[in-house]
Amino acid sequence: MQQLNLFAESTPILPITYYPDFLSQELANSLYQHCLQLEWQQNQIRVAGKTMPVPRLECLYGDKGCDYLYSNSVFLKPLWWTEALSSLRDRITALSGYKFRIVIGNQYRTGQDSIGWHSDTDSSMGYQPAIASVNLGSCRKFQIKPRNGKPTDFWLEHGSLLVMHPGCQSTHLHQLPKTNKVVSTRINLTFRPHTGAGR
Ligand SMILES: O=C(O)CCC(=O)C(=O)O
Repeated sequence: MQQLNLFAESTPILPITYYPDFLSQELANSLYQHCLQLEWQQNQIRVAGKTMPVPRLECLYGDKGCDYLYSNSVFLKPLWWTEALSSLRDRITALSGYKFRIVIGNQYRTGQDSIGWHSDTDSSMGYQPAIASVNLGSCRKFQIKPRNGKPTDFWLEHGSLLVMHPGCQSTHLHQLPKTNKVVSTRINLTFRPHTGAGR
């Protein structure tokens, strides 16, 4: 499997590994169709005292008791793993050695759906979490940067996997910016650890 380790001399040092062909096209296509049927929600977020719709659809699957709260305003309760999601989780664990207890789905319906600069530092994930992100559907630009540095752009392809290693969330920010190009649906699945109640 092709692997891009971003510790190479020619690239900025980034605490991530990108696997462009993690899934075969056939498996990526069937997983994309499966994910379209997941229980997507339009959540509301509070920013600077205002409540507004999150600019994408979201869902949470995972172990019992692993509730997830982010930005102090969006609360997600996990549905139990589907067969396809748990086997994807196990495949990523076999490749990376990291263990995961939840997966958050983001569905970007158009180029206007996005996620702004942030790091995933919610305390429910524990100290220095490893986060693995699977990309399905439309190819979109993903950016990552050191907290006070310049962004590096990646085009995350259908069937690819991006692993953010422990420490990445403390030192770097990432985002999926809006685009005015006409793009079709993209689904992103982020597999994460969780310190919550047991299985
Ligand atoms: O859609 C993506 O690639 C990024 C998702 C993300 O940053 C997140 O879920 O925290």
